[in-house]
Amino acid sequence: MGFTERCAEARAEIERLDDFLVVHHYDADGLCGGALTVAALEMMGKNYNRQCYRKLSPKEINEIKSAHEKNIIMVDFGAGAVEELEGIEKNIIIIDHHQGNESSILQVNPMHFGINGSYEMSGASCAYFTFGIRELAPIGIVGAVGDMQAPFIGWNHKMLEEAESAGVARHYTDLCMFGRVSRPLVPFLMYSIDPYLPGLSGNEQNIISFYEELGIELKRGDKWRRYTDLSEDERKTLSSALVALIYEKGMKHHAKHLLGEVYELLTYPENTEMRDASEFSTLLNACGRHDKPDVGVDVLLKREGAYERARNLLEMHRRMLRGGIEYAGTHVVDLGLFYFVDARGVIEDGLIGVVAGMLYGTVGTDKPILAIALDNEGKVKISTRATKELVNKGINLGKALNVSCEGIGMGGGHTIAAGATIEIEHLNTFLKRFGEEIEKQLDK
Ligand SMILES: [Mn+2]
Repeated sequence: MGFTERCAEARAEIERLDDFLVVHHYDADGLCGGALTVAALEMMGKNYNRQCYRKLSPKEINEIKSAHEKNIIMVDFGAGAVEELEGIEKNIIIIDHHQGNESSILQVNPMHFGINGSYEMSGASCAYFTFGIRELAPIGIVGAVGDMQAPFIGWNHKMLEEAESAGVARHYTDLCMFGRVSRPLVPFLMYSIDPYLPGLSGNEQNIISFYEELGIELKRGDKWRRYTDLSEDERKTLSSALVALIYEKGMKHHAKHLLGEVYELLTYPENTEMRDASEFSTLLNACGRHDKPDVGVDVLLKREGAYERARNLLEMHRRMLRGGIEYAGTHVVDLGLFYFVDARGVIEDGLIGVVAGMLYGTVGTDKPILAIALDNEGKVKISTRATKELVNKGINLGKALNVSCEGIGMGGGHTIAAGATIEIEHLNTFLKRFGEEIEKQLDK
């Protein structure tokens, strides 16, 4: 049996049943997977309830167990918890793209069919293929973009092609910074944090002169222009000027964030974050991170009033992020082997990693960055970031954190980005060990 047959099997099972509880993950992909599933259930005329979780610990498993609905659909998680889920006496269908084993539970998972769930199919794209309803493809696209799977290959690309042939989405290569669709030209650059634009981000006067020099008018009549209102030539002028600026400031590793494949969702309103898959996923992440996942799902389902609420959450999110970056930029200290930011009590633990990564717009790229914050249990959350050049020189942050945490906490991750959590009283030991390990790695 292939993946497509498994999708058909799950669809037939769902068609046969009624009274569902849809349980899904809280990140952008999870929200999309959940929204797509309930939209499909509605089209099939099924009764359902929906529940979003951050994780699947025994507490959540118990809640699922005692739910009054007869049938459960798990989306964007569940693959890693099949043993626990097997103990539940209900029909369960798992739609997930994470690693895990086959079991007696009906599971639609690309990983079990030799399809890479990290690169070519997200939880939402998996839900899209499960139901096979083309009008819902835009939701799958947002989920896959939210899971960092753009530019699309393999099955994601197939989903995109189906969406394009149904006239619900289109794609092209363009400047892909946040706000290209939803913001007028000045705030578009003013609030750019990914990438941070030295001399422009946060500086209105500089931005106005920047556009003036490029000969780009900010207004047509009394209407403020957006990036998507610009002519082909103006777009090219602006994107090359931004690439040049980034190179000039020695931040060429940020240039890749400037241009990329963009996905326009034709079933959502123009000139809003919802029109662009990447902006939409940012909007959804803001909802999920600030404990309002239902608002995100409602936006995807076009429920009245949801978009306005999501916009407020996004503005708050970006204010916090900008505040965090400003704080980190002015409080970073050079500890010799790495840069250090102590943001305990100032920056939320959920944002500290993003802030640490963006600090490379401010400090040199010659050493790793380590930033700390407090989590809601009072523990120290550690985030580290490096550059490709540092990794080439031997830096492996995942290993460094793993070694430094031995006996005092949990840590690990990728070579270029990694995280850890430790108790406060071990902070000095940790920092000392981390410095030693970095020195060792650079020595080799
Ligand atoms: Mn996912």
